Amino acid sequence: MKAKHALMAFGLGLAALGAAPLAQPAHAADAGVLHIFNWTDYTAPDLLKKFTKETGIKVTLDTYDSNETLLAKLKAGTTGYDLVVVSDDFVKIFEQQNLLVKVDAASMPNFHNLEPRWQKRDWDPTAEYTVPWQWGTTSFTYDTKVYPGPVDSLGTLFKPPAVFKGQVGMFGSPSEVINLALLYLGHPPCDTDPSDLKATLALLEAQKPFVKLYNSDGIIDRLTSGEVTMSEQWSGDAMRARVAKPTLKYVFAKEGGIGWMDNLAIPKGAPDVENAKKFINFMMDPENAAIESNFAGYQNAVSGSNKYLQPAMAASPEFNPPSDYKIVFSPGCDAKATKDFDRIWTLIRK
Ligand code: N2P
Repeated sequence: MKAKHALMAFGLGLAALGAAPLAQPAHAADAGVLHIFNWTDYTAPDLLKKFTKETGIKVTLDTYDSNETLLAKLKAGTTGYDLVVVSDDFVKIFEQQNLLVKVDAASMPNFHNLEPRWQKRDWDPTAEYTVPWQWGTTSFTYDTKVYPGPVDSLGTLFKPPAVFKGQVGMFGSPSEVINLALLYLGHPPCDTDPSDLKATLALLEAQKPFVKLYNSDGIIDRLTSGEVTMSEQWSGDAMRARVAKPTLKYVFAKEGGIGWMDNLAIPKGAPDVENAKKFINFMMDPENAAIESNFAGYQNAVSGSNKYLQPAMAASPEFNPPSDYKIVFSPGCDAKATKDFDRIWTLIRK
């Protein structure tokens, strides 16, 4: 909510208000306005304000809750958006479906600022289509006042103690729910082995009485208000929730967690590719990357940004996974795994 109010104050327009509004195709009246479509609660208002101040380009922001939602919207046709943010495991899928414009980020003036390890990423080795936005981990948060713990396993999320009956929030995305369940069961992401998937379905079915809702929007608010007392969560959101409610705790489980990096990309049909490229270059500036990290609570990929990070955030446990924590990046599910996951998802959600 805070972010949305701030956006209104900056006059970024009504589009910033909707959680998942219908995209309005760009038209002559807003030529030169940059239309950003990003994950929920993930774009620093100060960043957009600074971009507008430096370039004179106005910005609108709409949000979505998952890669699956973004994929469905882009597949449905031109959206009027100039910039989107795609997770590592979905970049290839978007590319293969011909949904992205080549940005050739390596030729941009600020590209050299990217940490060398993130200049060549498995999912986009030559930065042909994307540049890093933020990266973090996926695990879960619980309220230590409701359940004192100790908690060291994803088992607390998937086979919760009785006190969590009807109290758990899970993401609204098949890839993010099922890959975490697979990790708990000791299987790789995007597994298609029938017996592994059978066990995963059984686990998620048995978890259902504990689940209040499957929804990736609004998790910070639900955890801090007590509407849910445990939730699947991303690390930066977990930090923000814990700062607001100190009894909340993000778990670095012994089974590990899912790692991800989100990436800026330009969708096919973007009305203003040149302005989108200006924003991509702007994001590879250390100070700008830090503004975003300070807002959302995630690591960025830009060298020299550390000195601009808020000390409390930079030192927080959520921002600094233990050195022996197993972080598993999903390779991106192929068509078969995606179909298997959709089948499980449909069964769980019925
Ligand atoms: C933060 C959104 C994180 C997206 N609110 C994880 N891919």
